[in-house]
Amino acid sequence: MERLKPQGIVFDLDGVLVSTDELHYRGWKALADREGIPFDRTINHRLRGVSRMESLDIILEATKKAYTVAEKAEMATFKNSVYVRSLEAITPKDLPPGVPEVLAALKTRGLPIAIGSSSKNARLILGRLGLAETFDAVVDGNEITKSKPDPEVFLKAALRIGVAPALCLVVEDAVAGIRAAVTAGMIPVAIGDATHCPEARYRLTTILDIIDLI
Ligand code: B16
Ligand code: MG
Repeated sequence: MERLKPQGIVFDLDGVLVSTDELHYRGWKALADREGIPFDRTINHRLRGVSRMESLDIILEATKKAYTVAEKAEMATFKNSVYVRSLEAITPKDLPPGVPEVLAALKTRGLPIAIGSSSKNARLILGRLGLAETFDAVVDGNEITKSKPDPEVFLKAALRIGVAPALCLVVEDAVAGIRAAVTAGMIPVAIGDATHCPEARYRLTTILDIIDLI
């Protein structure tokens, strides 16, 4: 792989550093079953990297029933409570293979690293994974007004670590995240699901492949 010599790296969280995507699915499934709304993994696929309320709107496309703002807020809260309860079981053992090694290698090289996540639970998850102090900056769903594919979260993260966007890698598992990185003028690196996205500049087979890019 071509060495890019980036000056910084912004990591997406869910789907890149931890597989909370399955837990999101179960939370939404619990809500959909409660409401009698059809929901499956194909629909769930469209929720990657998308904010909680936008995810709910996608799920509600499958029903003709109109919900009030208050009802929608209650549904989002219900899903989040199911999801947050499931996060209690997360431990550092849930880090995918290679993640501790990559983070240690980046630290050794002194490369600034940040989290750019749409999740309002990102700090809770980082704590459970034993990564609360690992990143130089954490920008999450509490700090942004627009969710991916808007570039806001990644531009804020690049600013926070003091690296020009063009010199920053963005590691993402969601197509919405790859598009956000492209719009931000950053270098989009795909892993997992996002490797099918034509806009990705690099495709990682495993997270360890990042070492070959720096
Ligand atoms: P929350 P990421 C995203 O995290 C998830 O991919 C997406 O499925 C979720 O809806 C979103 O966070 C909001 O999460 O309900 O916890 O605020 O991939 O951007 O790290
Ligand atoms: Mg993700």
